[in-house]
Amino acid sequence: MTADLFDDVEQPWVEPLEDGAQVLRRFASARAPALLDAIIRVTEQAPLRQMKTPGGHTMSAAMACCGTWGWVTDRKGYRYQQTDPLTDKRWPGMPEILRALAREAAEQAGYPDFEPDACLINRYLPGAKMALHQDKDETDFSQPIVSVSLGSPIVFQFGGDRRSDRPRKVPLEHGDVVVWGGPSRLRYHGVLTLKPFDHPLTGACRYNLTFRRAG
Ligand code: MD3
Ligand code: FE
Repeated sequence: MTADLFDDVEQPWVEPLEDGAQVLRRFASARAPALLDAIIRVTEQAPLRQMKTPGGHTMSAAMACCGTWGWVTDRKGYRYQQTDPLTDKRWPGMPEILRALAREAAEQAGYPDFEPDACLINRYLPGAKMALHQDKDETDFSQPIVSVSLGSPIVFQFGGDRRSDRPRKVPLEHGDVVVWGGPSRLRYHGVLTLKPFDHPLTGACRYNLTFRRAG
């Protein structure tokens, strides 16, 4: 019998979603510990915070950014900016391990030239959710968005081109990476309320990374 160090890490597989969206199941599993280390380093410089929407609601997910551009929301609106409003300093650089993962996933999905200049880190604790929305604060919609799920599982909602289109439910687990390009790029999407779960690497929490070409 051979005891293999990696017996507990699943091999990735591809699940086409539709219209340019591909789920790379478990694509990030093997390097998840290193990704989580990088998230901790970034959030020591740019703390996770619950931002306010222009409508005055506090978002339930806590967010931080790295890279040249960071996404922010406040009473004035949604936008990308080069400084963190909490510290007035530039956002931390995008760690190489994060950039490399995003580029490999995009290439695998048919986008060999993806150069992300923004990474948004969302942290969900039990009870947190994200309502249906579109990501349209970026400049070039021909560039995909790459998302990485770490920690507790959640149900993702994949809607249509209108908010009223009934969304399809897609479970996302630790290590799953999704590349959203082509016609899926402007689809409405969100996640249902995170349920309590105890993940060996993150405890009750779920992190989602989204890599974007913002500028
Ligand atoms: C489909 N985040 O940060 S990731 C977001 O789980 C966001 O934190 C969710 O929506 C999360 O904007 C969902 C999956 C995702 C991200 C961006 C998309 C799906 C997308 C952009 C276009 C279409
Ligand atoms: Fe989004």
